[in-house]
Amino acid sequence: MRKSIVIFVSLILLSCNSSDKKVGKESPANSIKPNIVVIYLDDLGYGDLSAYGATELQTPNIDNLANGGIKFTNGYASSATCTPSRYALLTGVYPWRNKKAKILPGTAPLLISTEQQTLPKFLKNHGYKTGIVGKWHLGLGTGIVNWNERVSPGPNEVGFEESYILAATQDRVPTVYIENGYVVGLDKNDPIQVNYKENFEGEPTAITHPEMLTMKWHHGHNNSIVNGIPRIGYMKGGASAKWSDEDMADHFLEKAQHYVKSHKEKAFFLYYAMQQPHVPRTPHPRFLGKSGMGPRGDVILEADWCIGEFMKTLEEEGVLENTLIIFSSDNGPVLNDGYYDDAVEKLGNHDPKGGLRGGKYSIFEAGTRVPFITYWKGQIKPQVSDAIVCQMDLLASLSSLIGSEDTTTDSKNILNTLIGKSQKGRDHLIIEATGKTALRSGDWLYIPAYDGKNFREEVGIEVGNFPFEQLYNLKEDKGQTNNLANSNLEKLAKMKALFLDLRGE
Ligand code: NG6
Ligand code: CA
Repeated sequence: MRKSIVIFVSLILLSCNSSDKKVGKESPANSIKPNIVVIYLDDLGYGDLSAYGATELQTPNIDNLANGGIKFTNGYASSATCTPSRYALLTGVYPWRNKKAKILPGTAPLLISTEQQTLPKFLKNHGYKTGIVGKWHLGLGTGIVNWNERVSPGPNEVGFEESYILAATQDRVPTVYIENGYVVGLDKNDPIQVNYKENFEGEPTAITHPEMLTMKWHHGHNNSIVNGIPRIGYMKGGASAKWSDEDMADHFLEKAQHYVKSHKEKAFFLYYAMQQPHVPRTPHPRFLGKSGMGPRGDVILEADWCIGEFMKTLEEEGVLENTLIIFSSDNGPVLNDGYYDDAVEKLGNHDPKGGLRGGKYSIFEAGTRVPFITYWKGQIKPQVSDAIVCQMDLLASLSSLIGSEDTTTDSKNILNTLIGKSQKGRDHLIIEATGKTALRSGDWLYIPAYDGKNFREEVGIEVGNFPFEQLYNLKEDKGQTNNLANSNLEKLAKMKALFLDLRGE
């Protein structure tokens, strides 16, 4: 049945003479519902892929997507940290509109309202099968979570029919997988308890039992110890449910492959949210030492391998040419994010920022400008695009792809840009970093004056706070070294006025 639809659609596409008629508003292909896969990495920087200029690290499988699809050079996460970026990706709403959209502990309630429009909900309501595999980090439950019963609301209540997730981050408890709300492999006689304020009596922590550690903490990360790794937050019980850190990549890959295999007969949306290269970096032993750059490099190679395997599955299952893939990262790079793992020491000549300034947590470009690739075999013509695109725009753009429209959010319909029919992206975009916002418009970036320190010592990153305004021409000054706020007053005034207007101030 599905095969015949694919053949029928292919015939429609082949019958269009002009290639720019293939997909888009008025084309007959409006009726296509390609599978959609979002592959989302965690903390991968603009310069971390060989397709984006890395020379010390080879990522052939992701490069295949970039070179066979559209490599965006001005692709943005909405934010410089995880939770707000994921919020924008899934809801199409600017995270700074929601005061709670900041890095969440593992016990935080669900950040997305079950009433809210979301990308998976929209697609589900338009006939898609929807699933998430991987990192969630958008909160679960309504306040006090009992991990020993069904945990809800969560991904299944905001549009995902199937979910197989880690709740928050790899460095936060609970260190268990959750499938459709249930902790996987839980022994009812060994219930899980989680607390982010205080330890459970008698439970070892990184402070009381340093001899149990196989990975050393640098800052934070000194609470409960799981698999020798000190985490954020305290957890007791649930021994049989605890994940194996080294097997996590294979585990999620297998779940993602299984999702494709079991849904290939219908249009599906899969959000494959990988955990690499976020801390703790725990490559499977077969990748250990492979990058020569320590575990951070090794897990990037591991992620690249997983993507290669995942692509093979799409091909083997006969759905590759009917699948649009969007690849990106939730925020920019960080080397030392709280553990001693040689990321700084073994960096060598690699530049995870790819020539940008800042990094994770930063309002400078490296915080939010990330690898951003769209790939659709036979549909998207390989090219490089300098258009400004943001992950928040997937909701409106993908709605348009399937012949519908979502206009309820901040998401902009840039479908034609995402499929290579237009070089024009957003006119402007507000980016966010730990609560501070800035305006990108055209070649320009405006950062208001902010209190606080510019240099975050513990992570070694400039976050961009200065007691004066900043204005950069990113086309001429990619590394943001030349603040033009005092020399181009006219541009400054225009950018500031637009910024205030967009922020509603
Ligand atoms: C920070 C953690 C960091 C990381 C980050 C979330 C400390 C000291 N640092 O608070 O290690 O977990 O939160 O990263 O605890 S994110 O990519 O999910 O936003
Ligand atoms: Ca992240």
